Amino acid sequence: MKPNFIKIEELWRVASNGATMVKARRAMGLMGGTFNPIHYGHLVAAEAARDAFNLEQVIFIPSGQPPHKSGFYVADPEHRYLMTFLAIVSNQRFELSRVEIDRSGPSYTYDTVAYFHALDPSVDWYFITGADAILDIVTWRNPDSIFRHARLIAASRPGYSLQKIHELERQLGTEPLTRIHPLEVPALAISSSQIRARLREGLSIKYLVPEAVEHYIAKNDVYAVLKGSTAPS
Ligand code: DND
Repeated sequence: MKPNFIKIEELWRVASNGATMVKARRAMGLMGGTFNPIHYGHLVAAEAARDAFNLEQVIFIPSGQPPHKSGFYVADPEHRYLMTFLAIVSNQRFELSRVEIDRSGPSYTYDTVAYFHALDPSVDWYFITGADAILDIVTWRNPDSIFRHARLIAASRPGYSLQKIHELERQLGTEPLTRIHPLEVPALAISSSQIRARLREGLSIKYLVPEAVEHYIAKNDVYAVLKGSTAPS
């Protein structure tokens, strides 16, 4: 006799007229970033990933202590968190997490994806990155653990080639590579470093970041320290 149960956390099968409809597992996106500051390139990549992979929600996760950023100015985590909040608040499918802000020590991605996986192992978790970030993943702490707990979406980004992803196979092996999903997104040649450089030079950042973020930066002088400085921005 066939077992009379369905593993509902994996899929639901509904028989109708001999055909089988399969409802896929729930899928959620994780958009990690320094967001120093958040800009339209981040938002477009997250929304394109949400659409393409049918993600219920995308959770934005500003780094508390970015593990790899050194040699340039990183704004206070609370400022980056609030700017991220202002940028995403109008999108019902975007959420915000303090998990990395509230965790002490460097904000390693493997800790974060393990945290979300443990919250709900039945969900397919997709960690969204740009092409530049994914090509660096072998330098991240504990990449094997990241691939165990999540799939990765690699969004195209002007200046970086998604074709290079296959070169990661040598370092990562074949199996992890099947868990990286390249995604063409509308090209926006915007970067946080370019925005900080413009702020340092007193140039406009209008239309590069959401208006509320632009106003927050001005009102709180978030990048005041850069003005007139010759240090890398
Ligand atoms: P970024 O500093 O590049 O963030 O960090 C991205 C994520 O990687 C964060 O969650 C980090 O914690 C994690 N990371 C990095 C290094 C080491 C480790 C972890 C580790 O665990 O050892 P940004 O704010 O600069 O950018 C956020 C994302 O948005 C990135 O993936 C970036 O590639 C992407 N992006 C764009 N994508 C498309 N078009 C644009 C983009 N600008 C940024 N214009």
